[in-house]
Amino acid sequence: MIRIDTFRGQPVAVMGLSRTGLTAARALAAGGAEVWAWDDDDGRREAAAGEGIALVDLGARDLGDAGALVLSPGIPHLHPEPHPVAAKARDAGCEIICDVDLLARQITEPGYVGVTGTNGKSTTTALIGHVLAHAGNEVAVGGNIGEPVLDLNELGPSGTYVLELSSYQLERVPRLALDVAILLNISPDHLDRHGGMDGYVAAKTRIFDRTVDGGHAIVGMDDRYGRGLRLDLMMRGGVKVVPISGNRRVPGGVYADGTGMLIDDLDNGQAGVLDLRAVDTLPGRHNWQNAAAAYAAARLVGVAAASAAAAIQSFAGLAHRQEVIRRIGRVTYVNDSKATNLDAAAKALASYGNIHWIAGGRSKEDDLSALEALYPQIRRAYLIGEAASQFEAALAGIVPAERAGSLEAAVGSAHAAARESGEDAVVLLSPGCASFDQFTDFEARGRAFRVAVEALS
Ligand code: UMA
Repeated sequence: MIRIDTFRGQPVAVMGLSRTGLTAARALAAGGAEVWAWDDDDGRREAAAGEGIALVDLGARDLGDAGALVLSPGIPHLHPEPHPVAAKARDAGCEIICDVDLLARQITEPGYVGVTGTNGKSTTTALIGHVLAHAGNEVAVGGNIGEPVLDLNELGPSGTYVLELSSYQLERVPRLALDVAILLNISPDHLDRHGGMDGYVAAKTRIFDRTVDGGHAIVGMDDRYGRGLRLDLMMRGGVKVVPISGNRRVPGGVYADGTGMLIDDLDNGQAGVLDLRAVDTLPGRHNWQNAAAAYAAARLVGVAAASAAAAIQSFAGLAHRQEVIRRIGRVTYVNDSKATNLDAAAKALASYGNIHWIAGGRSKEDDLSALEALYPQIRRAYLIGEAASQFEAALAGIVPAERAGSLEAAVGSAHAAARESGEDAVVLLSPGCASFDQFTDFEARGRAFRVAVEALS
């Protein structure tokens, strides 16, 4: 754990006592701050009190004296409506931050690489960590990827923190100073939390306000937001802009060409460094863009080209993200449970042919038309959860589909049909929906898929 002593002797309010809140409360108390911790959930409060964290009902306390309010990322301070404690802090002039800001205040010497984007953040973050570690660098990986940043090791001056940053966290990191900031892509997500698309784009692009003067801004060119932003950043100055792409040539950047060759053009040399088609754990052009981002970031923090390319080849991949679970005969079973929005599902669908697609859950979007161009890849769809009828209506007359009900039943039907087809096929769980109607989270859904696939004979 990293001790935070920048608030020694001062009260600091901590609202939300799950992963980030608990680590923040512990780190602040260890550094001599007076912690006022609270959570709306009785069980969370009891667990915190059980380990000696001091509880203070923040709804009943004047926050004017508090050094800051550390507000967990999942608790809104603006939309759909501010949590009462956040509103109170704002009215009292108390700064609202998150655990990442505490880290940035405390540990300033190591390098910082931040990764955001609607999709691909975790894969890219983990890949950068892998490439830096492979090159012998001291590195710690955390943030939205699941590891609270204050649980990471304290790094020396030559080390690098590689942080996955959500739109929620980016609204609460006024002290963060990134040497390399990466925005992979933007498509609609979390719109309720940001008051619509403009608010979401603004939160994401804040990553470049948190980049040091002379630092690097790596920007994905494969969607219109990234392309527009690159021009804005170049006009604004202060950072060096590095474009990346999974499907087009971007002069001065890093990209995959039409054949999947990763091209390093950082020094305008257009050097082919790696055939990405040979990297099983990074299938599809979206992953090629993730690889381009990771390669560029590694090069910018001093890793040699050959070392970065070799490390990408040995990347093990992440669970629940186009994770190959098993091959039975000519059928491959792929767990992409993390695809909780349509854009992510589209990317997986574009990566394979002859797909037996398991989709559905709790829908986030009304309009499925963005997937239409990919329907020819799908042999049959097996629909689960609340969104089954919405997906059935969208696919009607184009893609054969059945309501499978449960995930287990969907795996059984998809397995039977894929085997019977006699062709190379993929059974793909890439739901395009949240999991909360049938599972506690996308990880539980992915684990259920694995169990069902492993039970197949
Ligand atoms: N709570 C209240 N009042 C409320 C709402 C919540 O007291 O009105 C309390 C809950 O009872 C709970 C706590 O707040 O105790 C939950 O806080 P949290 O949701 O921020 O959970 P953490 O465990 O701290 O997890 C957070 C991130 N969660 C969110 O952004 C929602 C995790 O990202 C992240 O991995 C973790 O910090 C470590 O950095 C998850 C996520 O879903 C994976 N992220 C979104 C995404 O990727 O799309 C942004």
